[in-house]
Amino acid sequence: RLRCQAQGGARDVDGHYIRRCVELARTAAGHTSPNPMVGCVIVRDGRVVGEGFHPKAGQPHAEVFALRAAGDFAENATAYVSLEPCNHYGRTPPCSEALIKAKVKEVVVGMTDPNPIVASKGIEKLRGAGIDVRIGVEEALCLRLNEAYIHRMLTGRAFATLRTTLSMNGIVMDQIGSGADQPGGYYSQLLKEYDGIVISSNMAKTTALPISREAGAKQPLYIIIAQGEDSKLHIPFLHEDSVSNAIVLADSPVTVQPAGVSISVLDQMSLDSILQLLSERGLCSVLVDFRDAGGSLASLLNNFQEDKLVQKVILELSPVWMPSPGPSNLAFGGSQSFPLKNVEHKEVNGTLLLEGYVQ
Ligand code: AOF
Ligand code: ZN
Repeated sequence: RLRCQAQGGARDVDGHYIRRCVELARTAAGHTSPNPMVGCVIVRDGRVVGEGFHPKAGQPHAEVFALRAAGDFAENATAYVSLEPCNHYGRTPPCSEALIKAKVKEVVVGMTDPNPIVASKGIEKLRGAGIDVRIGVEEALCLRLNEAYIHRMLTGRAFATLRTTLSMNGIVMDQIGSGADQPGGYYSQLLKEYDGIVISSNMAKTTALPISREAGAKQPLYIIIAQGEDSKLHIPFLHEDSVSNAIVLADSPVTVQPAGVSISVLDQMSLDSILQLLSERGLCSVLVDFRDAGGSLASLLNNFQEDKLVQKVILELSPVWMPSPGPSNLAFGGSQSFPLKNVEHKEVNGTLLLEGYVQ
């Protein structure tokens, strides 16, 4: 009985520190792509002696910062990491070697790394050096943290979240609820955390491009979809910075005002080819911001469920009544009916938010 209690206790401690790793990792949300968010905590004799997170691709990994902070206290310590330590020479040297060199006694890992150049090799290396490794602590939380990174690694496509706002009478709205669009509001958070936002050319032309209102937030890459356009596209950018942070994906040649926006003419305009192209450009996650049912995004969304192209859906229900634009307003998104999974809801300043997973 005593042994059981001790094991239960050890598991609680492991869970506690992995949850702290996830919290640390999240501080870099929106900045790490194409790399994952990773946090690391080093504990010796029940005391935290070092913490770290991966701030940005190209910079040192979480373990390196935590080991630096721990110094000599890393010897005989337990290292907690939300993702398996890497074992390759990439932009930075392997974390497995750094942990071995620092003489840690144990390593507790949230989840293995789906990156084929790492995939369990980091764990094998640590075990080979006599380090005790426990795997899969708070695994669901760690999987959720890096759902976009994992999806891109496994499919070669960016993780896509479809977002839309409905009025109380079920009309797709071109605005987001004002309460949601504030610093600390859910929409500003989304823009901060997603690598890109996919919008129709119609929306780009008629409404100011959305920006994250969080202090110091990086803005997303704007991906503007132009289909069957006149050859000229004029976009009223709110921020000068946004011009260099926007790309137009068109099905026929266009010129864009103001100049400086990159334009790609796609042979085949489909959500699949767009998400592949964005993954190749290093984006892990995109928000498909659906605001006009008649616009260029509607046709892209046919069969998204059958083709497993949209992973998540966020619906904002705004407490307003809209004049009816006609019966076709909601006609997008294919022919299948399916329930969403792991549905959550919350209220933000009088606006109801529902989100769920497609697969
Ligand atoms: C870790 N800790 O904090 C991160 C890891 O180009 P590099 O050298 O930064 O390598 C990127 C890969 O390393 C990335 O795809 C993922 O497999 C792993 N990321 N690993 O041990 C970290 N960010
Ligand atoms: Zn590493």
